[in-house]
Amino acid sequence: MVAGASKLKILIVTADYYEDFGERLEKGARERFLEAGVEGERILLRRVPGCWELPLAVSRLIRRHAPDAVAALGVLIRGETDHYDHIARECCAGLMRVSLKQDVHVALGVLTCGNRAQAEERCGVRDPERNKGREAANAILRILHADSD
Ligand code: RBF
Repeated sequence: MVAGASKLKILIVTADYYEDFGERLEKGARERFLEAGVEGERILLRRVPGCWELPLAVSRLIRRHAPDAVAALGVLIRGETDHYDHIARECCAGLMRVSLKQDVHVALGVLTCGNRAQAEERCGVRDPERNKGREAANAILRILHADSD
């Protein structure tokens, strides 16, 4: 439990293009916030189809819900085309722009992976502690002076 955590309002936005990985990241982040003492009903969960959709969705959801911080989660896996590079660049730059413009911390939990094995590794398939959703939550807890593990 963490002093002050119970009244935090947290938004978790997950790109579920890879549904299994998205679920793992979302779960890793949510569980970390619950462990810290954030009330379940103050953790809002939203999904978008892919990482490309994250910046605008996060921007609108910040305006609607005024969270203390946002965890933006998703998985990009390098494929045959150069889409990966375009999506990764715009997604990350877009999230930073939203964060600065709206003055809300947006933790970057967007994984850029060369293959599925890397995605499995970073989503905690083998070791639940190694989950980048959980790491994004830790970053937020530190930034908000709440805690980290
Ligand atoms: N979205 C992801 O979240 N991860 C991906 O690895 C991913 N790869 C894509 C590859 C291609 C060729 C295309 C066209 C889209 C991909 N998307 C991916 C979906 C993208 O983020 C977005 O949802 C769609 O382009 C619709 O706007």
